[in-house]
Amino acid sequence: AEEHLPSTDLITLTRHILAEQNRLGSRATGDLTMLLNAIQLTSKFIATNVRKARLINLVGMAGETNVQGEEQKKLDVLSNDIMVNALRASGKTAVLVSEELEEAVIIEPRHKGKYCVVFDPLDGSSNIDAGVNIGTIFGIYQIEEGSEGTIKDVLRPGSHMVAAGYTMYGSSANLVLSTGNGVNGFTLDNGLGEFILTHPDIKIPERGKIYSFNEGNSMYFHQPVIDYLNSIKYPSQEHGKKSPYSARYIGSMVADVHRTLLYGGIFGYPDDKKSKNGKLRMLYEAFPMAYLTEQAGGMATTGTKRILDIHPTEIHARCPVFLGSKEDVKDLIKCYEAHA
Ligand code: AHM
Ligand code: MG
Repeated sequence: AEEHLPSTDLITLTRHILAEQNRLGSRATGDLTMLLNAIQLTSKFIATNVRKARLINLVGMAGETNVQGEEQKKLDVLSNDIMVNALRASGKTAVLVSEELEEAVIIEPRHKGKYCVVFDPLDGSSNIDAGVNIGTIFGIYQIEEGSEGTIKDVLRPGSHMVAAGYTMYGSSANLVLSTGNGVNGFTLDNGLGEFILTHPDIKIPERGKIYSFNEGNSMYFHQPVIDYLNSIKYPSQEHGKKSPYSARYIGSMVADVHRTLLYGGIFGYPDDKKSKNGKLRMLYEAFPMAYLTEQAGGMATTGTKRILDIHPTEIHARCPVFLGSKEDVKDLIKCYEAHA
């Protein structure tokens, strides 16, 4: 039998990022490398806290008191603090936007760098207390030429991002990253404390057979979405689809998108009769995930336009999201065109 020896040449995330930096040659200053190192540290730190959350009383609402009478921080508040502290300390950031903070953080001159990071420190909050997968989502912009770093530097289309990624805290911690040159996935080796390249050059299948929507909102959905869902649940021969799609919906965007990248299919959070712009946030949910999906060869749309082309006007703005396999997203777009 063939022997499987452990690899003695591990590609860690740090090694991968350095290789990316070297690929850019003299154009790269190493600042992005340092910033990505700070981000990977926050992911390890958050992963550790997620793992021991139940034991040290991190679940539940912020403001609760534990048996020792100490105030407990909710896991998402703690994750936010971890990220703000590490990103500021990296000396590479100028503006931070977090789902947890009403206002953008403008970094003081002493710590200022040239990057802006938009992030959701712990997405999938409804799943936290049940121990279901949750994750961190982030996107990175570079401040514009001559800018000191203001919110204008992040009120830009997602296509301007220089990198985006997420870390999923599941049965293992998985960090998926793109710096504009494809998508790579890393798994945290807890013994080493390093993210190891386990999913090189992720490419989303051209077509999948899974759909991922919160169909509990069906009564509010607009007609194009209803038509599309019917077409995959009751396929007709003329569409060339023979069997109906499977439904998978975790309710954690990171987990639902992670599965979509690996297995293919379509993830959707539409706008509907109740929520005019849907639920997901443009800057730190829709843009990073759209960026990764496109980098993996898939598509991301609002139904009528490419997500990465949208120009946000406020930092916490929302937009409808449909992303996944090219052929599946094209079918969805056709349903919108039929109603235009
Ligand atoms: P959150 O930022 O409050 O955690 O909400 C975002 C989450 C996404 O992870 C997920 O895709 C969506 O909300 C699920 O929403 P719903 O429960 O309405 O299906
Ligand atoms: Mg969120």
